[in-house]
Amino acid sequence: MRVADSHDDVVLTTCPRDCYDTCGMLVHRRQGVVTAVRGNPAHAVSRGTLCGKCSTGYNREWRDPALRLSQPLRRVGDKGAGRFEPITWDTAFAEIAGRLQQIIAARGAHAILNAHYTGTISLLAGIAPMRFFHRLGATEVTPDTICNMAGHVALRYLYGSSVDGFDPRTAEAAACIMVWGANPHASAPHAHEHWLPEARGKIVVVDPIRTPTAAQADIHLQPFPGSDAALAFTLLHVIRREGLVDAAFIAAHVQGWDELQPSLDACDPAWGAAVTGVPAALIEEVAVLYARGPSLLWLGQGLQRQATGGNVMRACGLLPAVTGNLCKPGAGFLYLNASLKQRCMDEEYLAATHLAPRGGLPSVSHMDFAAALEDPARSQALFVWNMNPLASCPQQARLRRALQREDLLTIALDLFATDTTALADYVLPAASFLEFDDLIASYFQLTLSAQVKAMEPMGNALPNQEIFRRLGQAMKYSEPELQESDASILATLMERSGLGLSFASLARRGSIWVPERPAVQFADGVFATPSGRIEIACARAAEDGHPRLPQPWSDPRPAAGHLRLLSPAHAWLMNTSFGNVEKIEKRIGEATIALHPADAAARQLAAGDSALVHNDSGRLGLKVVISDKVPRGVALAHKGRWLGTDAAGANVNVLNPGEKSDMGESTAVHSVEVLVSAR
Ligand SMILES: Nc1nc2c(c(=O)[nH]1)N[C@H]1C(S)=C(S)[C@@H](COP(=O)(O)OP(=O)(O)OC[C@H]3O[C@@H](n4cnc5c(=O)[nH]c(N)nc54)[C@H](O)[C@@H]3O)O[C@H]1N2
Ligand SMILES: Nc1nc2c(c(=O)[nH]1)N[C@H]1C(S)=C(S)[C@@H](COP(=O)(O)OP(=O)(O)OC[C@H]3O[C@@H](n4cnc5c(=O)[nH]c(N)nc54)[C@H](O)[C@@H]3O)O[C@H]1N2
Ligand code: SF4
Ligand SMILES: [Mo]
Repeated sequence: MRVADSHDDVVLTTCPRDCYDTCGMLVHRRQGVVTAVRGNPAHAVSRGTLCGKCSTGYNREWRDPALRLSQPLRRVGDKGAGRFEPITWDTAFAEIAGRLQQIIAARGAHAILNAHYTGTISLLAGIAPMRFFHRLGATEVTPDTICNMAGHVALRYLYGSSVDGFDPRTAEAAACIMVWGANPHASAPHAHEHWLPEARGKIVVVDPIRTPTAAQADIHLQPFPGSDAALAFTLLHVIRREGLVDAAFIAAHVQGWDELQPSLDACDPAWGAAVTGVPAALIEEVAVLYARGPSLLWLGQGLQRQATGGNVMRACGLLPAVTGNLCKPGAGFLYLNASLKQRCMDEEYLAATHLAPRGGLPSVSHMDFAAALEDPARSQALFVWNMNPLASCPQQARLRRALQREDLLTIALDLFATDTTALADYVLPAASFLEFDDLIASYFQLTLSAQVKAMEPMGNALPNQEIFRRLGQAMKYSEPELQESDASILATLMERSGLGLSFASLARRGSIWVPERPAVQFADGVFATPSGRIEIACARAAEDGHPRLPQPWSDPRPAAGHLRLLSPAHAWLMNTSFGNVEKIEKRIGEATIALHPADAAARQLAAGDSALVHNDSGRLGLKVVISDKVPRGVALAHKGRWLGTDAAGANVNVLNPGEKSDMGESTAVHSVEVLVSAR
């Protein structure tokens, strides 16, 4: 939509941050120059306001030529000294291609690592570069292992899919919405502000922290971190005792309920209360409320970032199956609505997966990233794009040393100079979402949206996909997929979608619902498991070395004197994005650690003190906040701070040993334990 008068026009576009909301926005221009980025009042989610971080960052640093990377840079001097010289794109591509060819000839393409995640979730800038990497045959640093792989693996065992969740529009039919291990206040601010308060049903939040979403809920269950599987089993014990098991649904759709039942016997409310810390009466109340339904269950990503996160997700995922809270309006579960197929987008075409070596790309977990990088036999080159791993990944001190390897060729693409780009050999300037057309599929609401170009790229910046297209040319790759233009890919995606819209017609509307009418999750009662049923008892899990059934486990409490450190999303940061926005830096102040009053007192710490937080992985100074929103035995220090702003040049990930969760070699960052003392 371009509403033109003589001087002004407005471009309708969409926010591509890794956020549940995927807000519609209006970009105001005066004589072709962007003057403001605002929420679109007509958009169903944003309703005219962006979150604080985007309305600040997009109107300042993101459009500031002095702060954005605008020219390819080549390192001069020692690695990490932060000295670069500008070079032309042609020089950059020729030199990088030459070095890559040497590495491929000497070691093979698997010695090139590819680390990328969700700096932008738009389809071209997020996925199309994989055409180049599939052709190259680089080692994939498995993206989801830094975030949510344990939950994906667990829900695939149980339901055959983790990416086809409930349709949030069906909330109007729900008598209960249970938000378990997600914090929409930070991670989905519009869902917190509109979707939850407007729901007709009772809201239950399950979170160790009394987040603003928990405080606003009808009922807040506050289990000790890592005790959720035990809580789920206790809920099931009560549900069975109260006769609220849906036997007809189980007979039609579930396998393994009888096998599971004996393990519920011991999980009575007294046991559950002792293990989880949640009062027995509250567990009983929620069990009945949820089982009567219809109920929606939102399984957050914080829930599974645990040493036993896979088992936790399998256990919590039992609730809809046993109570028949599925296959009907107002019922179902949601982890991520991340299936592009659901939005009619052809992901295999987009990523050209057929170009990959037979058997797929080699891969390494983010939990083994530092180890792989420090080994010259394993890695000779690294690409980093849509990611700031030095700030986001575990084993930060080790990762920094690995990135400092003189003989490691690192190529980093970003909008800004970050802690990671400082250690690169080549820094390539990426165009922002305001600077090119793209498509965005929200992973919460079932929308498909257009990202529409509103301004020229900053300086010589290029969109990710164009950078890899040109690098493919420099590598003399001849496959047509590697040269297909953005316009052609967008046209083909829209044509194959069968939605009857061109990109231009979608752009005029901003966002559309796909499907148009609210959908019922698993409406056909068919599950993508080998049996076609919900597999509580799962042979595939057993074959992979896991228990055949979910278990009523709870993590042991931290060793004496230790605290369990949670580092979830910060409301004013998006992972590490916006950490360089001056107004936000001022607003959020120093990095903090929140402690329960009793834990602070036991350590002679007062509010505002500087605490030393440490474990075998590292040490970090953090300013103490005292809060009874945090339970005893738990400490809270949000993720996403830039390393440079801390005197020690570290953030909370210096404390993360990179332990793997039980499934999917995924992050267990909410299982980290620390000692906290006065400095
Ligand atoms: N503002 C903002 N929004 C973001 C992000 C951001 O950094 N900032 N990050 C984006 C990304 S990448 C992601 S993956 C999502 C993540 O967003 P969410 O799915 O909301 O996940 P987290 O923020 O990791 O954690 C959510 C909650 O899980 C709780 N939690 C931790 N351990 C446990 C436990 O053992 N049991 C239970 N029941 N709860 C637990 C934490 O206390 C926290 O309140 O948010 C996205 N949105
Ligand atoms: N302690 C702790 N650590 C965590 C987590 C936690 O809960 N606790 N959560 C983890 C999770 S869930 C995740 S998803 C990861 C996220 O970690 P990262 O994937 O590293 O996320 P960001 O820090 O936002 O980095 C994204 C980078 O992409 C850049 N970018 C944005 N748009 C573009 C673009 O169009 N092109 C290019 N080339 N770059 C762009 C941004 O400027 C930014 O530097 O962090 C993980 N780290
Ligand atoms: S980050 Fe999320 S809440 Fe903020 S503007 Fe983007 S989509 Fe909306
Ligand atoms: Mo994430």
